[in-house]
Amino acid sequence: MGSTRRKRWEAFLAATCFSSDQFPPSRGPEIAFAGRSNVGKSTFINGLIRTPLAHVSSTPGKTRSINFYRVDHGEGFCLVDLPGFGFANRARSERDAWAKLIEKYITRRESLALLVHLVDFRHGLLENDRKLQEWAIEQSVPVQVVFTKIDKIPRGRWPSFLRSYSVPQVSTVTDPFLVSMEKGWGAGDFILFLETYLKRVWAERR
Ligand SMILES: Nc1nc2c(ncn2[C@@H]2O[C@H](COP(=O)(O)OP(=O)(O)OP(=O)(O)O)[C@@H](O)[C@H]2O)c(=O)[nH]1
Ligand SMILES: [Mg+2]
Repeated sequence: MGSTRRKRWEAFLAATCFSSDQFPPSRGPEIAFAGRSNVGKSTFINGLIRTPLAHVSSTPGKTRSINFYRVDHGEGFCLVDLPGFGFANRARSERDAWAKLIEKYITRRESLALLVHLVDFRHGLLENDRKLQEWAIEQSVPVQVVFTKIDKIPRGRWPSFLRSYSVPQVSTVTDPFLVSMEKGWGAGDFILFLETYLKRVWAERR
């Protein structure tokens, strides 16, 4: 897993949205990060931009808005931090509002070029992960699965965990990435994948 790489992506917070009417005008392709609360979405984004712009917390339910981080690299793109789902310790009305906001973003946002689906390696895909995958497949949004917190599983057990999750129903552009932001593992490989992916998207949109 490579970790050395080129110049840092320059990023800034472009918008914070609590409802779909606050979504900013589209400026280039968007790479959105979705997954259950606490899987490490915000941590992963901070690792990619190597700047702690996104708020991180050990308490699930930290990110409550959709946050757009504009990156000035190549022809430009956005990293989009979505609120987590499946967090039980909040009022049902609040959870429903989040689910609706995420669903609206995924099903209506034309600039969404890739949905990065983060899954805690210890837990695998749970029921609402399946729902997320269904939304994306219905809208023909490409999904890339990333397993997080792999440092929590002994290395020797990674292959058997991976095998148990590689069921045919899992939608992913390429094989799932295994990452640990705690240890700095896997981010470099993911960045190489994303740069190649973006070049194709930019070329198609020209
Ligand atoms: N051990 C370990 N901990 C991690 C890793 N990535 C994130 N964490 C920790 O997991 C907790 C949650 O991280 P966040 O990035 O806030 O998770 P999130 O998915 O954005 O959570 P919500 O915004 O609540 O949906 C924090 O305490 C992080 O430090 C990792 O790779 N390994
Ligand atoms: Mg978050």
